[in-house]
Amino acid sequence: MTTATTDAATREQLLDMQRRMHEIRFFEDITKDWFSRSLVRGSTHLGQGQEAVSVGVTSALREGDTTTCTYRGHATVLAQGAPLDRAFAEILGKEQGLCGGKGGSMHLTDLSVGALGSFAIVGAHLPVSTGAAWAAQLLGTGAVSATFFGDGAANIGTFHEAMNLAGVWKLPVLFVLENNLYGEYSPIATTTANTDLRVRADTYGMPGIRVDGNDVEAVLEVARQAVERARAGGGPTLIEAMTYRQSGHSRSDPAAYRPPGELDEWLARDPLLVAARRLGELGVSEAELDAVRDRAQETVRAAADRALAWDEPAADRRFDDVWETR
Ligand SMILES: Cc1ncc(C[n+]2csc(CCOP(=O)(O)OP(=O)(O)O)c2C)c(N)n1
Ligand SMILES: [Mg+2]
Repeated sequence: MTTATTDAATREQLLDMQRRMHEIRFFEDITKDWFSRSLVRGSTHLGQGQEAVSVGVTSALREGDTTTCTYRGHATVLAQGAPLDRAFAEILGKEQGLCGGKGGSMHLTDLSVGALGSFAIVGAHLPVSTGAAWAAQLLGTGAVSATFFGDGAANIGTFHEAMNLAGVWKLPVLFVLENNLYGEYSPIATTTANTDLRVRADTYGMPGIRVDGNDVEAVLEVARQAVERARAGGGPTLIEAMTYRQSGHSRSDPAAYRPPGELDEWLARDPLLVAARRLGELGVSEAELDAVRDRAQETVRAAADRALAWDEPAADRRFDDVWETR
């Protein structure tokens, strides 16, 4: 491959990742607006600023691979390919929602694209992806499972149990640790003795790689290597992606505990800006970049309008799929 061809391929892929990051950002802008107007059922946890982690990792996956994620999981489920309109409908509690409108923002799930679930119990999903990877190994499908979780979850028992089992059985899992420096309102150093979380991989016999989680290209490259290793039977990898949530923990948190200047430093390294700068270096003009952003905004706005027009769940189906005790 010549350098020119490589550059063209890189540019196309990066443009596509930029489009998807813009769509996710606009999706959450609208979710935030709906929440402030009391249109959202339940709570919502925005991941604005962390989009490059989900988009970079899922870009290394293929059909048949699976993901699991947290209550801050809009980006992962959308990056995995869930439709924007049905994800919006889920957040609005509409019948056409991904889970019939009964799961809401914290539980977006779309099995048809391999998005096995968003989990509100911290750490609960790491064993789910580990199980999916075990199934893939037993059935010989070659599929990989990527599980996305926070720095706080790395102090939960299931993190250690899942990492150990995956290490022993060489399961095809990517443990994607989104280190955004906070667990709820607590800075990482107040809850974690050694804040270099990557080193925990050593204990469980797998590579641990720290990557700039705001650089989508860097995330993609690390994820590609981990996926290749997993598919070849080499076992799991821990990817510690350093990133930052630009808003509070949930919509009721103004994030007043952050030191002055910290947010501004991270805003200057917003994943959309990092990718735009790189695209500029690859010869993409400002006008082309604006067009990508504007098209993404139109796509998301149209999806939101469809979701708003859809129905509430029918009265006689409201108790379907709901836990029942007699
Ligand atoms: C088992 C469990 N313990 C506590 C909580 C309350 N809780 C919700 S989010 C959260 C912080 C998790 O932080 P982190 O894993 O870093 O993820 P982030 O919110 O930063 O994405 C806690 C303690 C919970 N949902 N589940
Ligand atoms: Mg965190």
